[in-house]
Amino acid sequence: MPVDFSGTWNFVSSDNFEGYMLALGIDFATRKIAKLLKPKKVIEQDGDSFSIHTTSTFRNYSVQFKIGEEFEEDNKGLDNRKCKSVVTWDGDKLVCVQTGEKKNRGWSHWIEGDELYLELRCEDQVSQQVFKRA
Ligand code: ECB
Repeated sequence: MPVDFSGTWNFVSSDNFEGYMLALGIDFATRKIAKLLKPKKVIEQDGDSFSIHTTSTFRNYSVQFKIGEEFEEDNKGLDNRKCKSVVTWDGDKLVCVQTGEKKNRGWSHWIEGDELYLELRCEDQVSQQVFKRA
């Protein structure tokens, strides 16, 4: 049985989100607002199908995918770039590779106890976010 990411996850902390946003070319004003946010994640996992909804007081972002199936991702409300994304399992980690204009772009999710981790990568920047099961 693979890990079950399903559930509601509340923001706990983040690390180097500023560096990640700078790598994505996010403007100053947006970065100032974005780094104060405490987003919530709602994840639905049904076999190999996932939906991840990230919500905040400023912007919301949703994505749906199946493991191993490449999809067109439109990062609307984030950096607004499009990319081709694919999510695979690396053991109990979910690993997304986002191929497009930005090198080395992607993210990983894993669970430790009742905490959900998210590592966001872009170019030479790595940001980590931690969430706790609601
Ligand atoms: C949606 C809440 C955050 C809104 C931040 C608004 C502006 C900042 C612009 C760009 C920063 C890039 C990403 C924001 C970080 C997190 C949002 C979701 C990141 C993501 O891809 O999550 C994955 C894995 O959970 C599913 O989409």
